[in-house]
Amino acid sequence: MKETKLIKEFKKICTDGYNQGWHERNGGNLSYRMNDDEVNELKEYFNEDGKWQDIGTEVKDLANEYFMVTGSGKYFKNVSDEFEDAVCILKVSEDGKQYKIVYGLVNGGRPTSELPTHLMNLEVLKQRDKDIRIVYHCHPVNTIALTFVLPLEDEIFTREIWEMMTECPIIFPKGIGVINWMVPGGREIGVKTSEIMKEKDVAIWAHHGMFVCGKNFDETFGLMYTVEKSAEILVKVLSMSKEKLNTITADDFRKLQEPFGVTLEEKYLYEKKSKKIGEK
Ligand code: 2HA
Ligand code: ZN
Repeated sequence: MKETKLIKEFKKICTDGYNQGWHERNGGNLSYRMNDDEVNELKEYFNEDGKWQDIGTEVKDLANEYFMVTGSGKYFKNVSDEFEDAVCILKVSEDGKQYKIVYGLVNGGRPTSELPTHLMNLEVLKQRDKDIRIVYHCHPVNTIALTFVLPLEDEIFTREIWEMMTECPIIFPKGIGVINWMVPGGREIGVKTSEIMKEKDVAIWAHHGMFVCGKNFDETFGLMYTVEKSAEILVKVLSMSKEKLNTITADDFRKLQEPFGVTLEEKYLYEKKSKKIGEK
């Protein structure tokens, strides 16, 4: 396989994520909706004779498109060195209900167990903005830790994470969606996640991990890194005190909007009656 820009970047985000400690064992998964040029560049390596298999959901708006996806049970640690074993390119069928592998997973196996979530997310993201092509899932320590102590509400999670670093609301102005613990790997959790991705770039699965989306790999990784870094600050603050003495206020956030060209929803900018972290 020739080392195209896409393959280089796909490998790099896997290695970078692994080096952050976000991908224990086979944790995490990554998908990319390929554009026509990227497909044409690699087409000579495709085998279109594969068997059609059920996705487990329907993604009509992704019909006939090609996706680069990590494999189920594969380790992010190995993606760079064992690309053809750990990753596949798949094509979605005309009716949006099936896929076939056209490249990769040379030693057998299946695409990520979270394929329904990835494809349902990529479908709503394409409808939102056709340039959003990446969905990235990992298991970052601090973000997961917070799901044990903060109320699992979008408003509270977003506000508490935003407060930890001034640039957060500029980087993810639509906030964070949080989902209560659910069984991973199926359609149901995919439906819930794609509801969030209709407008937000960040979804947290309680006691499991995080999903982010993006237009390119730097932006996608940078978003994951930003949320997780803020979560780390919050974990440190919480371990010193259950209350904040000083913080960024709702009015401070409002002042960021004009100079940085972002609109922040008022639901995140509630007036706090409590100094306690996680309380309104
Ligand atoms: O093991 O992260 O959510 C892969 C996963 C499943
Ligand atoms: Zn996971």
